[in-house]
Amino acid sequence: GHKGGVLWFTGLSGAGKSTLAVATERRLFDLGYQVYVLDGDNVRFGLNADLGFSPEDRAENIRRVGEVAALMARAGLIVITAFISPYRSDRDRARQAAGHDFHEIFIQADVATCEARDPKGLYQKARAGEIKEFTGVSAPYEAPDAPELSVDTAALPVDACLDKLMAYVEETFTR
Ligand code: GGZ
Repeated sequence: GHKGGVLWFTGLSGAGKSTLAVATERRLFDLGYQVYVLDGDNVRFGLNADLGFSPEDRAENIRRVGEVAALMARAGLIVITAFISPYRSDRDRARQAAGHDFHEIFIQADVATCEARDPKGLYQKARAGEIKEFTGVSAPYEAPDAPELSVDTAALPVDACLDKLMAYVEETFTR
C-alpha cells in the first residue's frame, strides 16, 4: 500500500478547491488509493457547526481540521482538505500537526476570476454587504510563500489542473 499524508488545498472561494479535491479523490480511488476529502460540506455542518468566519473561528476551524487530517493520515489515508484557510499561521499549525506528510497546495485564482465565476452568488452578496468578512472582499487572504505545489485555475482548464495534481500525488505517495 501507499503511505498516508495530507494534501492541504488553500485558496479563495470559487478558486476550485472542492471541484479539484473531489476529482482528485475519484481518480485516486479508481487507482486503488485510500483517500478521503474533508471540506466545508462535511465538517462545517458537523464537527465545526459551532464556528463562523471571524478570524478566531477560522483559526479554530483550521486547527480542528488539521488535527483530524493528521490522525487520518497516520491511519494510512491520503486526506485532501479543501478549506480557504486564509491565514498563514493557521496553515503552518496544520503542517506541524501532520509532521512530514503535509503538502500545501495553492489552488490559485485571482479575486476577479473567482468573482466572475461566483457559482453561489456569494461575492455579489459580499459586495452588497450582506455577507461580512468575506475572504478576498472584506477579509484577507494570505497566499502561501512556499507551497509544495501551485495550480493556477485561472490559466489552466480543469483537466490540466487535475493532471498536475495527479502527477504530484503519484510521485509523492509511492505505492
Ligand atoms: C469566506 C465564506 C464566508 C466568508 C460563508 N468568507 O465557496 P463556498 O462558500 O462553498 O466556500 C466558502 C466556505 C468557506 O469555508 P472554509 O471553512 O473553507 O473557510 S475558512 O478556511 O476560512 O475557515 C464559502 C462559505 O464558506 N462562506 N461565509 N465570510 N467564505
